[in-house]
Amino acid sequence: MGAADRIMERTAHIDTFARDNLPAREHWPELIFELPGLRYPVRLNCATELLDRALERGWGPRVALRSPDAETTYAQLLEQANRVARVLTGDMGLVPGNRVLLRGANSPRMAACWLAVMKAGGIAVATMPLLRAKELAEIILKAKVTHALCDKLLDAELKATLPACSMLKTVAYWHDDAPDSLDTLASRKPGTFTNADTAAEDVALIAFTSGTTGKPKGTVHFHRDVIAMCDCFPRSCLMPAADDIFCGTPPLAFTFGLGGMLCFPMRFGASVVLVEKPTPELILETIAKHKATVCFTAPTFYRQMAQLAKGRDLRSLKKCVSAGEALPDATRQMFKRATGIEIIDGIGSTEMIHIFISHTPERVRRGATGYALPGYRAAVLDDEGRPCAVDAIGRLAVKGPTGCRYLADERQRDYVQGGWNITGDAYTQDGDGYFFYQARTDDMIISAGYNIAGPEVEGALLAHEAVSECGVVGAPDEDRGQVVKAYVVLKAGYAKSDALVKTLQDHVKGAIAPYKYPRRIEFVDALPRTETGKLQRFKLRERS
Ligand code: 3UK
Repeated sequence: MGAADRIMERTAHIDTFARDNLPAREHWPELIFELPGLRYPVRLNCATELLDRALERGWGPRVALRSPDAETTYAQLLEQANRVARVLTGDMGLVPGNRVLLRGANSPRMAACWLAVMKAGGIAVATMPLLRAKELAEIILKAKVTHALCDKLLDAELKATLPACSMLKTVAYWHDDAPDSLDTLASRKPGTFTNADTAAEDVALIAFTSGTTGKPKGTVHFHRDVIAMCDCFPRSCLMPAADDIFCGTPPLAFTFGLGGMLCFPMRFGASVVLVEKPTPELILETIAKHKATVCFTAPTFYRQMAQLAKGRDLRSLKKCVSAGEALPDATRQMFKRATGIEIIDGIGSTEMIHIFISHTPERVRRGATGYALPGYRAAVLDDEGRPCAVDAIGRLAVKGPTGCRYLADERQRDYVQGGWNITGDAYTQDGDGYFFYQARTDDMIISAGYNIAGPEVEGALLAHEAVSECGVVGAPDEDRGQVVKAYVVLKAGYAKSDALVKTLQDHVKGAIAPYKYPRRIEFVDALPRTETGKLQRFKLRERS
């Protein structure tokens, strides 16, 4: 019996549904804990580490959470989370291992509820605020969700799922003063709680992929994974300090946001401004008003922020993290011109929980995502699983302290092969170990026998002054199989015309190999994007 099996034996979970539906051990990725900072005890509750320990370290009076109208200290956050944990285990009958749906925009309340679920030994199933009843029901049924904590403002879609979701028996609402609301129940509870004595490998959360095709996949992460994500990217690239003030856009339901908008600041005694409906404008205002020092968001937001930055007070801002999709070099340079800041790019995934390839601002290499973070190993593999030659395109493979475990899903075999996590991205690696993103493996455009990566063409277009945003896909074509088609949003002050089409095509031909130029260009008002800022290429393909 290996050490890992012994940990599993001593689970604190009474409801073992999540554990029972993990992939078989032989289908897990290889896990690596070589770094001294990544050796964790066998008993670990991530809320104890992030919150109760914060008070032991003397951070109680420090501000943990900020919102437009309030500040919450670590001491207050502990009390709030303890009260909600008491409601969960008392009034709502939660037993360790039960799944708790969380539904709300980023707010101090949502954060306290997430921490409360961890404390009670529940499993958090946080959901994107914009999900509709149909999508919520799929998640509830797949994760067999038994309890829900929900912002009253978002109750309609959740209520609509209830007839089809018989296992979801207990729902409590916040932003609500009814006698049985979460707010009322919590206000009557003492502010103390004894956290569930979870194993490091007890399931802490199930994060659903923002997948664009097929049924959503639930990725299972342990208490240890939450702490490991805090001890990898932040320690080696971001290097935050206790006086940092984080802000940004990703929802807590997206693991990019769970890290950047809650767990990372807490791990370092810093604070985070939680904004319910972030827009590029509002993030700029937030930075000025709260003197934020760190920003987390997606490339498209940085591009829009750069265009709006003039005349704003962004002097407090020190570090900016971009993830979710490739950061075009044109956007990196545009943001640097506007703010003086070298963005930290990083690729992460819901399966890996957070970022595994990134760089410090000093070690940036233009066009590259970065190098494998300490704690992780990454490689570019060919179709047979052998390492590719330097600069040759292949499939990105990664392993480290975290990795993919889908909840009861055949697709585990696609993501995990030979111990590696295969992210589905086409990459190259240079002789110095820097990784260069090409495209999603299934987004490569094949035109007249040439392999063309849409993002490279997008990068070239974005460097033209007229282009605000763009998306490039393969459009079906009788002669060539596919042709490169660009959807372009123009900056204010530019009008669409045939002449501009020609100008943009010539611009691309001058910037990259001419055969990659977009034979078709369509001007559009906006591009289809997910709630997390990802371009929905499949929607563009459907249109073409
Ligand atoms: C793409 C990137 C190039 C890539 C995520 C940071 O995006 C996150 O998780 P998802 O599961 O998507 C994963 C996929 O998104 N991608 C993300 N970042 C980059 N491509 N450069 C990047 N910097 O295709 C990857 O496979 O939604 C990101 C932290 C946590 C996350 N969950």
